[in-house]
Amino acid sequence: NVRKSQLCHSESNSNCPPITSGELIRLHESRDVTVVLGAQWGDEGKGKVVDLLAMDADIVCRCQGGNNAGHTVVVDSVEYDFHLLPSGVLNKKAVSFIGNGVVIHLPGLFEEAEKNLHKGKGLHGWEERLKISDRPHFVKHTCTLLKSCTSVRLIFVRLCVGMNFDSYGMCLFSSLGTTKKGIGPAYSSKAARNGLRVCDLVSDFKVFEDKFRMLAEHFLTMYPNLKVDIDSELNQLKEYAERLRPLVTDGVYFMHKALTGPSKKILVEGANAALLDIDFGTYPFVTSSNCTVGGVCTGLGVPPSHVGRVYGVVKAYTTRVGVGAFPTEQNNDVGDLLQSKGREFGVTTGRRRRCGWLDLILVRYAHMVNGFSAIALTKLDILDTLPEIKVAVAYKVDGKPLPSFPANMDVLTRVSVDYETLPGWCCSTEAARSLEELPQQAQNYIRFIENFLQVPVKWVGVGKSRESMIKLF
Ligand code: 2SA
Ligand code: GDP
Ligand code: MG
Repeated sequence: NVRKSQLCHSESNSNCPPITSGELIRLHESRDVTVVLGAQWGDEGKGKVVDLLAMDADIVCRCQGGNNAGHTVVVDSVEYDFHLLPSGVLNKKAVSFIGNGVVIHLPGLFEEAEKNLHKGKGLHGWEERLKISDRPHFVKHTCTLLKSCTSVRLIFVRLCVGMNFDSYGMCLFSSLGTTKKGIGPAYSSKAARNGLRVCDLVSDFKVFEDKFRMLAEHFLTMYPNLKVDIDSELNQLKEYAERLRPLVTDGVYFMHKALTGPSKKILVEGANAALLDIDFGTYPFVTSSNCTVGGVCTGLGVPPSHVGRVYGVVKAYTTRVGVGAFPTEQNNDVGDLLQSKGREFGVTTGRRRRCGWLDLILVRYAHMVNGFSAIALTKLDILDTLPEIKVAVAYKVDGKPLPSFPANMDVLTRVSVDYETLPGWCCSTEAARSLEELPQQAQNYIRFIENFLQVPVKWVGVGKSRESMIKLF
């Protein structure tokens, strides 16, 4: 470790013996980040998997998304829901890190921490173990402009409805079924290069104030009906700047030190999921960040060579919140059972989640993009009462099989799904703590998934708690 820190800090290199190439190779091979990603449309149980791995981690990072995410963790029967804070913040020995790829809603951040301090919840001392990169964009200030954009957009929607636009027109202008947390507008502003970042807020406030006023006035000119009390916004931001400053760090340097300094176990918690990815998801019904593995590098400043194991979290069936095509959706008793037994409600918005059979075409596509090392299969217990279980194994359009997951949403809406029907187990799996304790049919279900995807299943979830995650290897 001493040698490693000598290597990383050139100022201390002058008196140390030259490093051998063998040492250099080992240094660069030794430090990999472990990544946990959603493999469907979100809410697969990533929070629980991260919590499990975080018990052993030194640093737990969020690299994308914002407080649209809702990650549930149950510890000692106490339920926590995290939105912006990494789920690993519960580990008092780990540092939680919010990377540059995240968009931060400041009131949301402090409210979330506050909420997890009360009613027997143990988030004490979180401020000492949270680090925030100096490069993330804010949701808050962009919201001023965005509220305006939203109202302009709403006018469009009303016009569209009034003019009886076709479904494509509606889809262009009406709601995408977002969480309404200002995520799209914040990332739009980032891409439009008129955003303000953490580093702006915690530096010279006068400079920040000038930039903020200029930006607000620009938007007031564009949208004269917009109501913004610039002075009161600035006062509030000044207060947040004081609270935020001690948490802020140079994110790239922080990660570099973590990767090359004294040995650290680094875990990355993906938010949202592959099919909500802005590039690879079911566009336009997606979120505005890269929820696939590339987002780890761009959202933290981690070189790709340091990405180690990538765990895909797959729910034993499929859910989706919001609008968009869903080939295996079950608008029937099966869907209702999955929804009610699985308690499928949005953690952020409380929306009822749409439910359907496991779609292996979709998960295989997520694997193509992410290269999963292994899978955490969650919520197997929700299938306990079903006499037979279907799994999507092929898509066809006009009778012709599709080689992969289609990019075009019109095509996805039209696919017919080929299912494999597997026998159910019709008994409770909740008490199982090893593979052997699962009924044979449940073991077959797991092996079927592994065989289809050619990816090993490493964990199987049979309940909400930490203990109900069966480790297979
Ligand atoms: P947004 O708000 O711009 O990111 O919404 C765009 C689409 O992304 C979906 N989305 C989600 N899907 C599943 N879970 C999410 N988090 C919450 C949860 C959702 C909730 O854990 O339950 O509480 O409703 C999440 N966040 C975004 C969203 O539905 C849109 O389809
Ligand atoms: P995330 O967004 O991927 O972190 O998932 P959410 O927290 O939004 O939703 C997953 C829900 O399933 C939460 O209520 C979890 O407590 C719950 N959950 C996770 N794994 C299991 C499991 O194996 N069985 C059961 N019954 N519930 C689970
Ligand atoms: Mg969720």
